[in-house]
Amino acid sequence: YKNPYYAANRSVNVHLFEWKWDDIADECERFLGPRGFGGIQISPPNENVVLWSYNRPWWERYQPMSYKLVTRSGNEAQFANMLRRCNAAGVRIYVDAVINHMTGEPPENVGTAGSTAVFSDWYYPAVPFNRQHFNWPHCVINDIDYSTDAWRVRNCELVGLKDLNQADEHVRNMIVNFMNKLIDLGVAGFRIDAAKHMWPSDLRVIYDRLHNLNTDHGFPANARPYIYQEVIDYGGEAISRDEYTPLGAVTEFKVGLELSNAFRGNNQLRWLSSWGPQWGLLAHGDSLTFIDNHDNERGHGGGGGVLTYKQSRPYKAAIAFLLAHPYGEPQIMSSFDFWDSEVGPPMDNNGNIISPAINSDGTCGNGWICQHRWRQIYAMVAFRNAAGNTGINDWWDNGSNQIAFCRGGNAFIAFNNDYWNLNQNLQTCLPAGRYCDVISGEKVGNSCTGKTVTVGNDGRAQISVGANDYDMMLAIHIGPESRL
Ligand code: QV4
Ligand code: CA
Repeated sequence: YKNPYYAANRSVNVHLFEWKWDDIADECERFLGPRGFGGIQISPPNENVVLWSYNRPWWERYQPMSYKLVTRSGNEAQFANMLRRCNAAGVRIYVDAVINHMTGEPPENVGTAGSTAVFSDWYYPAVPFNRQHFNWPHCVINDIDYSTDAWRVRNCELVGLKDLNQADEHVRNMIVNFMNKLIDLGVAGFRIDAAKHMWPSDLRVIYDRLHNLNTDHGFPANARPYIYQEVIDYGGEAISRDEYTPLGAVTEFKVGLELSNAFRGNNQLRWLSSWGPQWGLLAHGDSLTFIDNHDNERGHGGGGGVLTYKQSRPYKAAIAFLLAHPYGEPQIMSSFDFWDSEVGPPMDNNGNIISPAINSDGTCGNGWICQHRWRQIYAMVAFRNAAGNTGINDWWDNGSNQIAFCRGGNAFIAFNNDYWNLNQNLQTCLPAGRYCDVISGEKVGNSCTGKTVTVGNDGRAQISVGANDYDMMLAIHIGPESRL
């Protein structure tokens, strides 16, 4: 369950938060496939409650009404079509699986597929679930429970969301049928929402009943779905991420916190020479890594304090480090613009999501941020692919906030987060030649719109990153995007 089954020479999972299936299919063909992206995390595909009373917030999708594949992102036919087109483009799809709970008790009770429910009776006829399928008698998790009471965190309700009993055979069947349907349609795996709130022993039963990935979609025989479980663990809680690593990968929230801290200038970059498990992070193969996610970019889930698209310079640098370093399986966020933590995606008066516009410079419009289309970010996806499975070598630092390292003989990156210029003759480990810095510009024909780096026969080059440069890093590699 720990292999994302990316197609060859691809890496990086991008969360296309609240995107529509048709737009994702287009994006796979016109951008993500050609640019070497490995996969996409999609928003929950199953029916959720419609919340006009909150002006259709993004979080209505975390309140399931049924497992019908009808949401604001599209219907089942559109979902199946997206899977065909993205897998054909070499880009995998991972589903955000909301299986811990159903809805709370909101003022409205109609779902995106038209299903209704009787909340006061725990009755969801479109699944069907009724009272006997939920943890009973119901209780609500209190803040204190997280540090003292694992049982309550798993058997009581998360913010009043009706808590399914995954030990119940019917509940297991409904969840497994839902997930297997998605696997058969071609998905490569799942983000397990609120995994901390479910018993590892129940999750194991569910995972073990999942089908192998669909070979008609290009997956090898006997491939198990990739599973990354959302467990927020900064230490000190009754439930540890270590209870979940025997089952699958786990979201490593410490990564975003530590790298945000460092690239904000609150911790010297030189300490990153030991980045990885020595920082108290999960083992490499267990770790899904990211700077921000859809919760903590807007202060939900106890989150906050991480860099987001709103602080673009240090954010791009933190992502560049995340993607340049071999540790973990990285994911990047692709957001819509928000001014309020509850507001949903760009929509028209009928609540239909408005597609991102693609501007002439490749960036997005209509309220979509599309971090994955920022040059400094997609360039680092190509960097990671060029680096392949090499390790880190030739680490250099100035004893402060200027660092540089090689990935084998394939790629080189330097960062400068000091208040003075970086201007050094450094070992780049690359073959002699001229390279285009893929951060300050890009290769156009045989020239570079940004800085050009000339590597000598000894692998060394003069590297400069000014303290006032637009970005704080410089990156070159042996791939066609950089080699001149
Ligand atoms: C309200 C009150 C509660 C009350 C309840 C009674 O606040 O005190 O008990 O009514 O009915 C929404 C509202 C929330 C409301 C709740 C139930 O924001 O105020 O409770 O609905 O009606 C997302 C949002 C939540 C949202 C939820 C469902 O973040 O705000 O709640 O969707 O719509 C912990 C967990 C972690 C979790 C994180 C948020 O360990 O697993 O909290 N993260 C995941 C997702 C997250 C999602 C959920 C879990 C739930 O990443 O996006 O929550 O599926 O850290
Ligand atoms: Ca639970």
